[in-house]
Amino acid sequence: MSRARRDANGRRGTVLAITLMIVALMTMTAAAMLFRTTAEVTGAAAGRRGEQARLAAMSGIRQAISILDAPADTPVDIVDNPDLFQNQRVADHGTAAWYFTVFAPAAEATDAVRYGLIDEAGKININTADEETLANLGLDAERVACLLDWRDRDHEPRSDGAEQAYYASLQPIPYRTKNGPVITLEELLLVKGFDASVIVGEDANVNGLLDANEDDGNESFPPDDADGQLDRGLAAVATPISYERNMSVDGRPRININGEESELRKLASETSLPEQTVEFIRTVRKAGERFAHPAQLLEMRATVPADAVGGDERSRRRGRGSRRGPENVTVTSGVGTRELPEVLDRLTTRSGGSKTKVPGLVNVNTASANVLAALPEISDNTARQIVDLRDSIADEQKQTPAWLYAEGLLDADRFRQVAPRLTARSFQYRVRSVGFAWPGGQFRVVEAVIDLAGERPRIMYLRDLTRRGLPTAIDVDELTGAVMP
Ligand SMILES: [Ca+2]
Ligand SMILES: [Ca+2]
Ligand SMILES: [Ca+2]
Ligand SMILES: [Ca+2]
Repeated sequence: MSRARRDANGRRGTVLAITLMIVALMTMTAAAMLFRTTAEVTGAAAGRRGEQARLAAMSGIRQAISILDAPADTPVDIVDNPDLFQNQRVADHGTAAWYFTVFAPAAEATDAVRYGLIDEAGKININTADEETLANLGLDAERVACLLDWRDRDHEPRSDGAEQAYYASLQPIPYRTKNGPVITLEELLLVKGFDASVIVGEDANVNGLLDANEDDGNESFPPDDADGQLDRGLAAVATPISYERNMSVDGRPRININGEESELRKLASETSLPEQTVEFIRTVRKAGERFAHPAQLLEMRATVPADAVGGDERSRRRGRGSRRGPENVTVTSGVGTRELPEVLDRLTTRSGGSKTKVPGLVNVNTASANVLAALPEISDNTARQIVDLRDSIADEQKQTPAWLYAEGLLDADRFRQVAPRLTARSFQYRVRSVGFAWPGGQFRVVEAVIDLAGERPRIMYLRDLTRRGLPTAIDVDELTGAVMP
């Protein structure tokens, strides 16, 4: 415009010509103003409708929170529940209605999503997993080393790893290493050796569906192996966020079996563990030993100096199976199938009480076979057995991981080794929700991580995923049916 005016000012001509020019300029100005006004109106409408779509998506997050916050005695299917999570109408403005759908990648299928939440305790925590577990996730040695260097607090690079010296040398933009926990899986893109194919595999648009371009080899982005299967990379098996509070299922502080006498006294007064077990714990402690984890008590035998047993009135009654030698005696814990659930639920070896965060435990009731098999002590075969069997186990039995031992899936030795990595509970859920209008088609996608480990549920993480595109086809027939019954 200003250039057009400058050109006009520099031109010579008759009054008529100038008048015509002015008229022409005025027309242009009007047209331009009209265009600008139209663009602004359209933009405002898109902004408003975009905001409405975002609010509809947030209704899905709110729905998830209220379901997770409901009393435990009213169990609700949060894994795949279209009645609660698919095409839920939240507003009707006459010309358009607003809906949300909460969706997640299906466990097996790659041609449809499920309508439910993503359990973060069902995955391997990349902030706490050890070297072997990370390697079992399919990361090569260099990536494992670089990830460990990225998250550990020191500046000493492992032989295959990378610390600040490497990241400072990057061009064009050097950056700082984290030396702390990873917050999102995408953050791993900053770590040496990691790229999108490691993090999301072949699922370039991260929707859990096998899209055509994700199964055509190198014909189109992303590269894939065209085998009809969707490799979802780390996203399917790993999380940066999972923890629980160190308390029992009913919310009581656990008893620290490495604690002081006042703490050990609670074993008799606050648990229904057999006297033999209580006495065993005291005897081991009196012998100067400490426990690594409560699961260590399973079928445990200990050889202790004779004077550790029978020092006071309680320990004079030695446990069954005790055998007195000249100087040492062997005592047994009396912890078997019946006692194990209470041992796991009520006892701890951590100090700090119930406020302590215990990060990175894997929920044996929800983890996929791939996740379970990534734990060093669990074979592929056992992982498959766990997944096959758990639907037939009563909920009450599944309150602790003890059922893996009770059902004979792990022997006592294996169970003791793997138990410190396991839980039977989940406190963090990832929720992906798309809010959309019909008719109209505006949509927004949001992702939240909801944390249930505190007094009240809270959103610990929230982001917009709209740029990834519409995550799942909206079933319009079903939708119009819902709007106009
Ligand atoms: Ca480091
Ligand atoms: Ca996909
Ligand atoms: Ca491809
Ligand atoms: Ca594939």
